[in-house]
Amino acid sequence: MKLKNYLLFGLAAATMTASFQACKPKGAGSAVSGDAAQRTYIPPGQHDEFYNFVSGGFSGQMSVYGLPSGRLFRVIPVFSVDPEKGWGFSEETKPMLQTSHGFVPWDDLHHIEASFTDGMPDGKWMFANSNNTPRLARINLQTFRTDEIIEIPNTGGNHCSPFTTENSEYVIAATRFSVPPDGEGDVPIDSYKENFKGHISFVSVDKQTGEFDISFQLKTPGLNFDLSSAGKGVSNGWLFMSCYNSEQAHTLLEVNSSKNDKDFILAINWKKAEEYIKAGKGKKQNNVRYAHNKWDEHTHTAKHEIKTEVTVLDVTEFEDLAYLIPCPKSPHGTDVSPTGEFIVGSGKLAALIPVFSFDKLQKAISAKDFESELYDGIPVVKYESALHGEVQKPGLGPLHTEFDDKGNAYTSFFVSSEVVKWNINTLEILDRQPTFYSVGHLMVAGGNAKKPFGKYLVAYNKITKDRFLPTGPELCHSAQLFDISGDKMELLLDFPTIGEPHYAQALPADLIKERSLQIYDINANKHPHKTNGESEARVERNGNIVRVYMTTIRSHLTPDVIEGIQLGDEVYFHVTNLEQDWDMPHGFAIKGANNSELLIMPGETTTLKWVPDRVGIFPFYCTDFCSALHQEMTGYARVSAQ
Ligand code: CUK
Ligand code: CUA
Repeated sequence: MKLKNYLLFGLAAATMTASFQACKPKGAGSAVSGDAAQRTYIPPGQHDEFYNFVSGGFSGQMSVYGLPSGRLFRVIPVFSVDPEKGWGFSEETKPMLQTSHGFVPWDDLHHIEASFTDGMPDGKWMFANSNNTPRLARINLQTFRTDEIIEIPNTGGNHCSPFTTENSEYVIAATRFSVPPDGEGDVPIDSYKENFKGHISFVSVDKQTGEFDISFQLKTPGLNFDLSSAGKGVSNGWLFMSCYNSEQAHTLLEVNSSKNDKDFILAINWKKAEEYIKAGKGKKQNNVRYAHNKWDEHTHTAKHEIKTEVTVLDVTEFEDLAYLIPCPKSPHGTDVSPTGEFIVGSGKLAALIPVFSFDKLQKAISAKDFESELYDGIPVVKYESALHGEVQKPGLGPLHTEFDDKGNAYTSFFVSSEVVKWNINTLEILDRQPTFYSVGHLMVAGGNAKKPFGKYLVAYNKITKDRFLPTGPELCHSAQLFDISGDKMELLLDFPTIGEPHYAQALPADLIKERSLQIYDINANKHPHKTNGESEARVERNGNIVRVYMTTIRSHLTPDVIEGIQLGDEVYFHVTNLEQDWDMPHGFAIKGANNSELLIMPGETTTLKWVPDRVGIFPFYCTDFCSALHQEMTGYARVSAQ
């Protein structure tokens, strides 16, 4: 969450000062359970119980931690370049970061969602959104690499994403900024109410390959979608999305979008939408341009293409697709309980938590129990008729809710800086624990699945203040681990995170471990510039293009003496790692190359482009310590004048 509301921020700051003072005598440490160290300590050589996949916010990355230890295992570049892995620098990976605007190697990654089968994470993929240049990514949990990125047309800001349906039939991506549809954008900004629209994309996921396709988009009035949750169990087939700014303000949002007492949750019958699309009711729109980038596992190379068509269904043209539920006030998270019966709204500026009932919503829809006026063509269900009940005085600034395996819900409160546990049925508050400080998202292991794993809750906090050693004007971001297996939540651990953490997923280690790939089979490598063995290593010239077919194996690079390069040449080092052992990458770097190193996995071929800028001798070497003779894994290239 970006702080859009100074009021809220002022309140948060005041609360924080108060909480510092209140904490002082006891100290924040007193909240920690006595044997916390034992319960989070993973002895050397032993493994964690869960993988925790955490969004990296404005770093554009996803990071992978162990729980309960909080140890960082890996940072996966998604909408970012990463010199450690040569990602976005090698010729093979550059196309992954192409968009219709060109090469965009950065974005703001807020949410991580697991792929689901029957409402449970299946360990195949993680999905991630990018907020700025709207994109959706799929990360492969066998290889821990980004396999696919698709740009989302007709949108500006892709915050409301990537939430998936019960069997990951679709990943949802919806716009945070309403904007005019692509190709219709040259209009006065003051014509917002008339020309600005919301779009909700249904991106299908191939069951086998995971491949994305924008199946269709739903066009809505100029709503701002913040977050969504797909129905599951009894509510499978529906989608619930929070909409703030029901005022449809387009200036000074901090004031103008906070006027209405209630905004909305948009309920969508996506199975109906699917039927309409199958019946040919959608309209083809041909003035869009969006990138679709895929990793090809055979050639170990990304392919980038631009697509120009999308099918759009306008929800206001159908009576039975979309319904608005009033929700107090500026709702942020919308979360569906494990059975699918309850929909929890979290109005950032509300003093209560409304819990809606899917059953009551259906009855209200059948009985047409609507407000007298449509909202921009969409029926508004009466608040009371969809309401299960309200959690009273829960805290200040509710943001997100997750669930455990025992019928409890946990809501994060940004302003009062706490996590509150309550019972889904009785709506009774059971426990509250402070967070340090200002929690945004929170995550229970499996907390958005049909059968949550429970046990651990992690709070991802916006402010660190005094929790860690200072590091200049900006402090590390942070997560806090709670044990939720007992009646009371127990704080166990603080751990710093990469970038600003928003949403996250935790999956049992076994689910991922068993799938994890060890090596790429070199015989299956179909890279067009693969070198089959050292005897085939060579240098080829074609005009001013020089291709070096290089191999790596402990502990030499072949060839290691390269002559005949001339100023004005474009040199491509196609490096094949001949190793077939787990965890035996080699690296490659050459003096003066203006990109980064390569890191080549066993069995892969990876390419570094180099345009020498001067005459001379240029050493190159393996960058990854690979054997006792790693330091000997070097060579020289000579560049001559033309
Ligand atoms: S948002 Cu960050 S705390 Cu972008 Cu999901 Cu709510
Ligand atoms: Cu190969 Cu170091």
